[in-house]
Amino acid sequence: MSEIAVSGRTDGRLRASHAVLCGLLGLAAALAAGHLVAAFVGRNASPYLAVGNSAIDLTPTWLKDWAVRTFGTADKLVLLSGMAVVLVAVAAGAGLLSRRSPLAGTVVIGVFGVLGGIAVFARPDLGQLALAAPAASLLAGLWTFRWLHARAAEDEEIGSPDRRRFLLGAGAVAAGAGLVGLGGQLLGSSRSADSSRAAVGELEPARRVPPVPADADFTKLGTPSFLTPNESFYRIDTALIVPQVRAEDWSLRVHGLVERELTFTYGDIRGRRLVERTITMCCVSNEVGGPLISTANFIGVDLAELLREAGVQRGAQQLYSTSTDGWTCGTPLDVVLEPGRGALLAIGMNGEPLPVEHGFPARMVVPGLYGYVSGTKWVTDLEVTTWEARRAYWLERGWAREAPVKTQSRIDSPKGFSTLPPGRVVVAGIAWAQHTGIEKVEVRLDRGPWREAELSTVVTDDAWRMWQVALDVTEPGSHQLACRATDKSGYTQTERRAPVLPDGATGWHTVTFTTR
Ligand SMILES: Nc1nc2c(c(=O)[nH]1)N[C@H]1C(S)=C(S)[C@@H](COP(=O)(O)O)O[C@H]1N2
Ligand SMILES: [Mo]
Repeated sequence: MSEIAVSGRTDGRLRASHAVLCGLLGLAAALAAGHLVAAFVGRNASPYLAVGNSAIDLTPTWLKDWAVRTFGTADKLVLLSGMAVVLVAVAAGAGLLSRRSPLAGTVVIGVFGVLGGIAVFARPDLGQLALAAPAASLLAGLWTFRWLHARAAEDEEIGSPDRRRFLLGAGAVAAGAGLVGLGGQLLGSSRSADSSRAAVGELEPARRVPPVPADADFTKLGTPSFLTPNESFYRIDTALIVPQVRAEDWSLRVHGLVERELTFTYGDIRGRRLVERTITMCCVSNEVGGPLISTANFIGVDLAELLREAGVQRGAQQLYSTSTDGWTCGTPLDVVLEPGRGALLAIGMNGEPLPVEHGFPARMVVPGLYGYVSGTKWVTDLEVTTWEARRAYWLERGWAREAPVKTQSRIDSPKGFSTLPPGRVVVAGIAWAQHTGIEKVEVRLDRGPWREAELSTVVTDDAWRMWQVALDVTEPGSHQLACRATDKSGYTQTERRAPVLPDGATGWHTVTFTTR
């Protein structure tokens, strides 16, 4: 029996495994080439990331909400992995459809190339030059696919002198794509903001906050520490890749309804009078009892002072801020300008330059407002405007225009569903009502009478307060705890449950535990 008869390939079709490899390696070459070019024209131009970013922006709010709830900050990893699975499946499928002729694969690559191009084109943080990345992807993908396909077809021909030509070519393409992709990765990170941040050195505020008193938290009883270390500060943003902005390339433009347009460099901001303020930030997406809240000593310049220098015109209502990656935020101007509000353009956090993920070189922080209406990271543009003229990112997606932080409290200990010996149970947690201040926290066991908790020392009304209370839980069995805070305006948290959309959750946090 001849060798040809064994392989049985006399019908001109590629064997399935070769067809699949053509598709997969075409994809690998496309992604690698795009990644390399993106290292030069902007990391987000890498077609894979650009498509991911567009997916985030196009995702309906309910789905995004669900993703954050389910996967927390791993939501981006989940998205990227999901995209990878889809791409691999499509590439393999396109290969299989191309066993007789490369037409099907060519069409699929073309369609994906155009989609990548549109995704890059739609990004507000990229110029036209960035289209070079998806173009490189398209060309590399097309060329690789067709080249491999031709080699595979030749191998199938009867009497072909060397039947390993395809596999050799495939190996070369795989190695080449790996090298090119790695090169893109290395080049891209060498331009990262880390080295610029390291060169900033010590920030020296004219007015420092005093050290945190020892009785400002009850960490021994299970509350968070009063200041959140930078590494554990919660992080929420729409950026798939953390924007890399070097201090020396950064500037902030203040314009719109102002008497004079101003532009500040990093040196300008740093050279102004720096202040330090202790502020608890939280996210509107924080569920009752959720973790999206943290506290830091922010160092920066008074935001109201910058605006007054520019001269705010009558009729202005909104401070519309934009970050390098195109995310936008609308803050009520009267809140920013309010005397004593303490709104900051921050460049430091807990004694260090802002961490890159928290907005290096500069971000906004406004005590008492949820992050999405006040906390623009990597901010480069401040436009003084009206509500009519500009609509910010989350406003467009159904969230409220005005979003002051809602007075809330959370039980940190005991943990839900824990088992404790009957007797004295110390209950501890946090409460917050930024810029108003916490007056009282009460705790209730099994729908009994409310017991007032002991509060930690006040550091500032712009930050959270910790609380603790010891209860006698003698009866064995299942128990439920609830807590509620009253703020200094006299408002007591409502029991009524409201979802996070459109302006923050309400309701009492409850915890169930067992004594045995
Ligand atoms: N550029 C940019 N800034 C942003 C966001 C964003 O998506 N992009 N998210 C905002 C939201 S919703 C919150 S809650 C805070 C979170 O700040 P953090 O990540 O430093 O905790 O940043 C705000 N600033
Ligand atoms: Mo948020």
